Amino acid sequence: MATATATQTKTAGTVGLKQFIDGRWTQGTGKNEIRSVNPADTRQVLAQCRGASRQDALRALEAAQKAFPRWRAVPAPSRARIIEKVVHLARERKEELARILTLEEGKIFPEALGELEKGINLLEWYAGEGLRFMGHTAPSELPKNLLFTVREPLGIVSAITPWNFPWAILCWKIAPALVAGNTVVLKPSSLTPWLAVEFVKLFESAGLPQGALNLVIGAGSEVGDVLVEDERIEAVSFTGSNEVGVRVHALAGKRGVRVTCEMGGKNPCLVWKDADLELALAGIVKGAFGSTGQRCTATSRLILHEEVADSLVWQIVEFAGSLKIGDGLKPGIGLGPLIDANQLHAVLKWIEIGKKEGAKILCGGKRFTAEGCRNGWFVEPTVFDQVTPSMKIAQEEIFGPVLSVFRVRDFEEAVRISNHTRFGLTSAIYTQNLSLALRFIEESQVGMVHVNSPTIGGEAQVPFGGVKASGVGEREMAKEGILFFSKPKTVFLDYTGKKRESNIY
Ligand code: UN1
Repeated sequence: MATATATQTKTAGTVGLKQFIDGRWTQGTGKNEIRSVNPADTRQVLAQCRGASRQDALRALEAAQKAFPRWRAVPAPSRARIIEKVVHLARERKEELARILTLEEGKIFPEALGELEKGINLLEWYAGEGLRFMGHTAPSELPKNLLFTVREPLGIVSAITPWNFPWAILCWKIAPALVAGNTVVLKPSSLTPWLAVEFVKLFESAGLPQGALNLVIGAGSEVGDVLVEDERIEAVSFTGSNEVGVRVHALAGKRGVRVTCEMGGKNPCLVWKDADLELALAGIVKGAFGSTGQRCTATSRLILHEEVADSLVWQIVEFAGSLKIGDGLKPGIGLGPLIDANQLHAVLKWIEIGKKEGAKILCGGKRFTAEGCRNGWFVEPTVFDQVTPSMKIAQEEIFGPVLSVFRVRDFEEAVRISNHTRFGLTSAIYTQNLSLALRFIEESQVGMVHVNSPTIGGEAQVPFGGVKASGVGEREMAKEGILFFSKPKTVFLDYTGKKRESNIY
């Protein structure tokens, strides 16, 4: 088990953070101090602030409410132009922001840069959506009667975001909410508040009016509950764990407001015997160990055709052994730390459970404490073989670099195993056989399916999200993001100028 690491020290370099309410940076009035700590070296307190209280959350809501009439009156293309400015500002500061991301979250710098790029793509997409914030026209049954729809914002919305994509997820929730004319209260994870502050500053610099975007940083459920339960909130967009998501969904559902919850995954990758094995290997290790396995789209179950299983498994193990573990800002590092002690304990606990269940551990399985890594939350990349579908490690989301291997003989069995989980976020198949790929696309019970590419990732212009326990509510990104944050109004415009003889109504 992990032991306590060295004492954390605030230094002159520790950045002081504040809440952003009604266009002003203010001190929180909560009881707790929030600390952003470098997970690669927990002696470093990167940033800190006083947490937000319930009262602060209520003030943020009031600010959003006050700002709403003015913001919705701004034409959608002009709203979007502010996002366009954010795109430019973020591009200029991309490296610096990616560095903060690595320091605060731990993912290696090239991955942080990738996340920055993806977030900027999303901002860019939604800046364009401002010009397409449109309804449609329809032919009427009646002459001289115009039927059309316009889209309107919902009002005040809240966004509750996790630590593992502390930039991209903010982009894909906040940009569509604002472009559609809503005002927003954002609550980022208290583990990654620094990047959230930088994110909000970009909108401030781009000229977003006072109160349109508010930021409350708080740990625990005090602030989050207000952002789900307050009757002024018209929609809640949440990404995070299953337990919290189910609660958010139930609370918001009770009030009958819109809610989207993007939650866990237990994503399978199937490799058929005819696959390009080099390609498959690259996709598996990226999917399983990329972002230290801390992504809902991570590959956590590998279903191999038995003819290729042995050689592929040993190549994966070899790759895992060659991965350099350490501080993600250092060149050559391939695996960063887990986010915190809780996450480390949880991952190590799952590994113990796997061993007890009788899965065979091929590599990893322990905390990594080599020189230079003693003060961080590092874990070895871990591969379990001889996993059976009903084992807990085959069913529950681990959120760490832990891969479970299954061996199969026929395609039906492979599909059955891949669907044998309560989750349904993403899946992948490696094959050269077009009909097998198409059958997998059809039968895989997920929201996103990949052919000859890893289970991870997404692009701004296509919807992102899952089925079963992986998600409820509207999908995110793409057009769907705008649809979630807006509603249609249907207009019947009769220009006959006289009484009709029709009984159609
Ligand atoms: C990705 O795989 O690039 O929390 C995105 C998560 C997801 C985002 C994953 N919401 O891991």
